[in-house]
Amino acid sequence: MEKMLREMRERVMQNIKEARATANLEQIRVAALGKKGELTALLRGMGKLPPEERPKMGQLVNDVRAALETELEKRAAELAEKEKAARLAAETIDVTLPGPERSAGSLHPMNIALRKMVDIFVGMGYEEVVGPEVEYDHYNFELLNVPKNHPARDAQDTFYVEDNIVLRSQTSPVQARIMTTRKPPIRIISPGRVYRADEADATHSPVFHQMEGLVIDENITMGDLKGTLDEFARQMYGEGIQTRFRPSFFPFTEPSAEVDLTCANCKGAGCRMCKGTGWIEVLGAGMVNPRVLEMCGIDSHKYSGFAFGMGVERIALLKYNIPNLRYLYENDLRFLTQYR
Ligand code: 2NM
Repeated sequence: MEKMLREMRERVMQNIKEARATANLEQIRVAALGKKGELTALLRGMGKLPPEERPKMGQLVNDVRAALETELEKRAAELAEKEKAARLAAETIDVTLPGPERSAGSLHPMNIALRKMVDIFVGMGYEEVVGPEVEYDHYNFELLNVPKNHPARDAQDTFYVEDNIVLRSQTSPVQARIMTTRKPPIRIISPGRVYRADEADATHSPVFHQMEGLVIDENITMGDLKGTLDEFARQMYGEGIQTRFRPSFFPFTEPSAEVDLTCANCKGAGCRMCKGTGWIEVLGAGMVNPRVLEMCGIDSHKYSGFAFGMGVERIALLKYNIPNLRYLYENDLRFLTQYR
């Protein structure tokens, strides 16, 4: 038995020395010193020894246990140190590596177009004004001469919040508010979000943006309107872009016109974009209806005015040759970052 003990001690000592990880060390400890381990088994064999040999053998078993435990602890400390060093080496941060790239932001193409539109009119002496998006029927329809039975007032076309409160369908209520509170001369633009109960498609969205303009003074004529929009077209789309007025009807202007711009794609020669006409419809405009002036408290015999309205999305699509509205709304950075 003594020989078996010594042999076991040497063998386990060797295993401990050769252990490569803390986990192996634990396996070795359980196999040698555990409750079902080798040493326990040897200890059980002591019962077969003559009684006088038992104390000496007991002492020897304890010595072996103590020696192995000491060796296990020593090796465990060594391995823990090694493993820590390896972990630290693996976790080392190279502070000389370049950091993550931070991309510079860019304006949304809509905002680029809108800023340009606002700049052009501010350059001509207009003031930018804003107003509520949730609006009284009174400002959105009544003061603009849109009668009670007009189709634009249908729930099919306009979002109603309450009986007499709507999500504004144009930004003209902002202008109606200004006309009721200021005296001419008035020279304003009102850009902003508007709402129509439209099905979304390539050219329609229930929420979109408009910029409307209004000028009221003595002796304002259709010629002033035409010259103003010609200058806008030139600054927005470039030299050689002109306007063409076609007779139309709006309740709030009389006379009214739909306004085409020279097709910027073919310079008026005719192409697919303008369906061969050389013109693209972009605006609505007209002379402010005298009834609107009077309802807003402006003397229509002393003053006259012109007004116009355009869709900001439409202007942006045309400026950047974008084929579908959804590109503006999807917020795909691969698309948006092309515009600066
Ligand atoms: C348009 C077309 C024509 C317009 C009229 C007014 C107001 F308030 F002065 F009566 N503001 N905007 C107007 C005129 C808007 O949008 C297509």
